Amino acid sequence: MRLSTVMTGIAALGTAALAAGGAMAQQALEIVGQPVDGAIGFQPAATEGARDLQWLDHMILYIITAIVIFVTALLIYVMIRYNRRSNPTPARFTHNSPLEVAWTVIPIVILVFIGAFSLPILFKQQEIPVGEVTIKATGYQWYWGYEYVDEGVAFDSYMIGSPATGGNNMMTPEVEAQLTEAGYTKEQFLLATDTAVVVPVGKVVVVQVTAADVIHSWKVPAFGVMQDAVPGRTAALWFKADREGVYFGQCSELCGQMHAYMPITVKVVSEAAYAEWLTKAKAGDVQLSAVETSTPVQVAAND
Ligand SMILES: [Cu+2]
Repeated sequence: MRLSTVMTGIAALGTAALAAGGAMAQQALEIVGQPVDGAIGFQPAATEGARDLQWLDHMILYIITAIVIFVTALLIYVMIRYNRRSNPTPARFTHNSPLEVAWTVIPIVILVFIGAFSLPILFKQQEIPVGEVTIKATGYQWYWGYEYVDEGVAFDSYMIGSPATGGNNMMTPEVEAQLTEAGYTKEQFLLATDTAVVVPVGKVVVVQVTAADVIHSWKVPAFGVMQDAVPGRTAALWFKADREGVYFGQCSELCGQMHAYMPITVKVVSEAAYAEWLTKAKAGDVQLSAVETSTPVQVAAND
């Protein structure tokens, strides 16, 4: 039996328990973006854009590694072969045209090769499609404000444990209780927010990013998106999440004293759960309730 099947089964069992269990429900959603012991590399990609970026990074890493090995080997060879002892009378030539042509042309070829792959990925990122959900994200010192521009839904999003939620940016028993209440664990402190951006899975989401005071930056690594939020300007980013889950990001432009305490929480849920949430949000309740997040999810497969 494949691991994914087992995990789906576990998730389904969990769901049944959670339907009765209340606030813990969003634990049924995969959590992406919190620190993992011993982990190395990127967060698991949840969009095509993130997969493209990670692929490009790995591809360029091979090229860089080959160049570093080549240059290091050359240096070592020259140090041994042409030092004063083994080569007492140095050559006196100043030019070598074939060599100079080669070390100009080969790097050009390498750069054009990299560009042929990186530019299409850059264009795909920067050509913003028509959004099926459009959200305006405004950076404030120190929290994010969100507006679902076509839906008339707007709310602010503070880190759980920040002064705005009655904390002092430190882990205390009260903060832990608030985290538990909101369906998070202690490990998600500094990442979990009191309200989350809720979006449907598999839909094009366009985020219009701006700021009200200083420059901030809206970044969710698993989506491969990051956009500076500049006061007086609106820039856009887009993503289409292909897995349900709770995704964490952070403000990524140093914006003052509490820069480290304005994280981003995005919950990607089923279309039905999103519709249900939207109806409630329009009535003023923007919290994603237990029932809405309790749909079984496919947990990342190890195959
Ligand atoms: Cu900021």
